[in-house]
Amino acid sequence: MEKTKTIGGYDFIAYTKETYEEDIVIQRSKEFYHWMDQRRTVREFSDKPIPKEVIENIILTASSAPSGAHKQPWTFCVISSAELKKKIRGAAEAEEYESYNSRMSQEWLEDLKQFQTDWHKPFIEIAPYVVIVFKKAYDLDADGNKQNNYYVNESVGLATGFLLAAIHHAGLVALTHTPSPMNFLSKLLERPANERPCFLIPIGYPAEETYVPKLKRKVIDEIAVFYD
Ligand code: IYR
Repeated sequence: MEKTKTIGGYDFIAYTKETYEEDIVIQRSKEFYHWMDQRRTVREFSDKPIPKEVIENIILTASSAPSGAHKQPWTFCVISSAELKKKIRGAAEAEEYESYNSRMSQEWLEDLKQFQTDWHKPFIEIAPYVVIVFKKAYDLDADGNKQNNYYVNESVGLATGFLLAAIHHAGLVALTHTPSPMNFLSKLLERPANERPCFLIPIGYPAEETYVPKLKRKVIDEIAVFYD
C-alpha cells in the first residue's frame, strides 16, 4: 500500500528511493558519465525500422522531465509516413538553402565547418522516425480559455535532453536538427496556434559506416566553478 499524507488539502505520496554507499555513488556517477559521453549527434541513419513502442517509451521518458508547475508544456509529433517526411524534408531544405546561402553570417558558417553540414537534409527521409518537439506557449481548457504555462523554453529543453538520453539508452541515435525558421512545421502538421516547433529529431540506427566529427569536450575547470 502506498503511504500517503494530506498536506494543505493536497495528496502527497511517500517517496522512497534506493540510496547507496559513497563508493557506489562515486562509481555510478563515473559510469553514467562515461556512458553518456558516448552519445554523439549522428547525421547518417540506417532505414532499419524501429518498433513504435520504442518511440512511445522514449517520449514517455522525455515527458518525465521536470516542467514549470508540472504543466508538461510539450507535444511530440511522431512522423513515420514517407509522404509526410518527404514534404518536411523539402520544406526544411528550402529554408536551409536560404540560411546557408544568405542568412547565416560568415562567422557562423566558419563555426560549422568542422561538422561539414550543408542545406541537404536526406536524414529526414531515411530515418524511420522523425520526432518534432513543440512547446506549448499556453494551454486551452475544455471551454477554450487560455491556461498559463511557465518556464516553457526551459521545460522543453529539459524534456528534449531526457529524450536524447532515452534514445542513447535504447541503442539508437538522433540528430537535434533546428531548421530555421521552422514555422513551416506548424503548417505541415496542422498544429494549433498555442504550439511552436522547437526541435526536429530524426531517430534510428546509425548507418553501417558512420563518421562523426572528432570533437573535444570541455574539461571540468572550463565548465564549473566550485565555491567551497
Ligand atoms: N540549422 C542548420 C545549421 C546548423 C546550425 C547549428 I548552431 C548547428 O550546430 C548545426 C547546424 C543545419 O541544421 O544544418
